[in-house]
Amino acid sequence: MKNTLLYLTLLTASTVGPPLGASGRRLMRRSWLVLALMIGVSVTLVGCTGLSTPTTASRSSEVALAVPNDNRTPAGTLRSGVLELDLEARPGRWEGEKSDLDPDASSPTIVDVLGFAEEGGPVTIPGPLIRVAQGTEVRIRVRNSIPDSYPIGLPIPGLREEGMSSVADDVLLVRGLRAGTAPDDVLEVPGGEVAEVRYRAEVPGTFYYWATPSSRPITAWTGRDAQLAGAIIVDPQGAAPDPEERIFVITMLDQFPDPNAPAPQGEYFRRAINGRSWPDTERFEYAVGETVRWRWINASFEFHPMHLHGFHYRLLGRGDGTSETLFPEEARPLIVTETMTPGSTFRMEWVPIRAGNWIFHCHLLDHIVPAVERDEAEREHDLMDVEQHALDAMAGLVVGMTVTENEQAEAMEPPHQRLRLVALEANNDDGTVVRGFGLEEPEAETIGTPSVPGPPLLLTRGETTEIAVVNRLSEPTTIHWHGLELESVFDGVAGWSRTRSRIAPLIAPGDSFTVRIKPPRAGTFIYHTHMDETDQLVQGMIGPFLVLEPGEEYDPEHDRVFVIGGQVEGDYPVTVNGYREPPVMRFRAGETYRLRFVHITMGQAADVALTMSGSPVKWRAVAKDGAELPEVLRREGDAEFMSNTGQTFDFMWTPTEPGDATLSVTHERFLQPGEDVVRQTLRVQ
Ligand SMILES: [Cu+2]
Repeated sequence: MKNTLLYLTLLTASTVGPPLGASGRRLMRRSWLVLALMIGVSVTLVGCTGLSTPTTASRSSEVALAVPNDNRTPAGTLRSGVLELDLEARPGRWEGEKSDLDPDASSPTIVDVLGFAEEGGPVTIPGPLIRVAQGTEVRIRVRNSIPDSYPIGLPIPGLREEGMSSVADDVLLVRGLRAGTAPDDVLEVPGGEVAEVRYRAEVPGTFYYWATPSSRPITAWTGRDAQLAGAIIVDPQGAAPDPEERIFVITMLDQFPDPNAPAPQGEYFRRAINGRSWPDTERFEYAVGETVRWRWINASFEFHPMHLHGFHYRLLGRGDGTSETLFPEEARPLIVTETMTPGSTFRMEWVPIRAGNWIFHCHLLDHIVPAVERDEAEREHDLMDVEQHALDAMAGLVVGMTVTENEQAEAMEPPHQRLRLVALEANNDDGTVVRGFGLEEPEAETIGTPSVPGPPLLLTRGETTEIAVVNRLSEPTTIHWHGLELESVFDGVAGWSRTRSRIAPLIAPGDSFTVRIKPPRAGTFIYHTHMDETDQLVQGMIGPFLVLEPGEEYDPEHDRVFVIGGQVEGDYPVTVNGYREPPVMRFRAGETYRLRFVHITMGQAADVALTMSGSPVKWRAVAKDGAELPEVLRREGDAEFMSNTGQTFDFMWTPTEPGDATLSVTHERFLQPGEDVVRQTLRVQ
């Protein structure tokens, strides 16, 4: 665990060197202007008239609490086709992520942040929603009330750039306000002043604005200023906004602590959906069969693979904040996880067809567990109180949905197949624990060491399989059947998943829990622990779950599975099928193979490629997350893709000539080039 990264500290100027003097700040501002001119940024300063004086450096105690913004109420005043909006950037105090707290503390900790307010109102996280119909004239004035030299902290090392300052510059740079029309636009607002932007909202779509009083790019925007973001929605002309559709903005705050100073109490890494973190995120209630439409905006510097439990969702379109592409109906993939890159947006639609409790969450494990692990004594009670466990064991980027009962729950026929999946653990020579799985064969008396990844589970579409999960670990566990459409109580979120009065349990050591799954589609899925994932999952409690068509026999010769597991840094490095150095795998030229990739790591973006003589081979993408791709997306292409945790990818490959191909899985975003690479030779004969 990168615990050192999880603490935030209010970096004072004295801990990072002398504060920049006025001339230093001017210099920085000038270098920004030069840079802006160099890259052709259009700077729009309509009314930089110095309408106010800077606020005095206010102390936290005088600063009001920021309020979460559920993005349901557009800001500003609309009159005769003109939206007038006065925004103010200023300090606020953010109360959030209760699971980060000392569990004994009666009041939540609060962090000082910068945020946007509609003038006269409180700072909101995310910033006020700007929502207009296409063709509306928009006039936005932004007041910069950020105190001079406000400490915003340094980004985490690796994201840092030379000379980056830990305090706010005098000028606030606001990007994205002219949504869809001027992508590189930057509004500069000097301290204490007001600047205005005017434009006509001509392009419909999902956009956002974001601001920083420093020169950092969005990928290094991790400090106190990282809540300065808000959604902009431009509705197509003549189409009334869908009142049921919801808009979510993800924001994060993450700073590296000053290595020379202790972390102040309660100052932690945190992440939020519309200003709130699980278990305080908004809860949603839907009826069976209702169509649910969501828009997601990643106004943060991190990747977020966003995963839906129990159902597939349609990906309707993607954007980068300045433009959006909606897919034609025949090209909308059905998936369970969409990886949001920093600054990206997407739209989704899903239909809950089964009652129960479900979650939608980021699959990057650091983003869904409490930043501070509670000690065992603290945890014991919620292992007994399973509902409390659901509230305390997850934190951050999770929302919960309850789908209300339909009249008749589907009756389960007797199973076609019974499996016993046993969770096992063992100690490595170096003292680390390995946790994995074994399949207990009916005739076998005992079962040996854990297999990492676990054995492939083979099911048939439309047939019911009963899986008894037997826990032979020294601690509780629960299993999530990732991508599978099943009854809520079998979904594996202990204390949360439920069908009528039956709640998914934590399976105690020595105990077992039997699930029934009747998969409605054939494809590649995943099973993995849903308990203490930052330990159990990276230690090996992962496995491939393959659903075949009726009558189809599994053909291991032509159907190859590659499970990517582990973590980039730590005791359990990234592996393919459990190997750091996987053995040579053999293929025959002229034959066609299905290559199934299962990515279930701690959660780092990986580049996967299959190359021959240095260039990618050709293959054909056929499925994602266990669902067939729409015909128009089943294209032949270069054998390379970016993957992230909680996803599966199926490709068809027909090697044409003998030779060695190299499968590589690299994580270079976080490391030195080549530092964390798994390579496997696929030998074609
Ligand atoms: Cu995330």
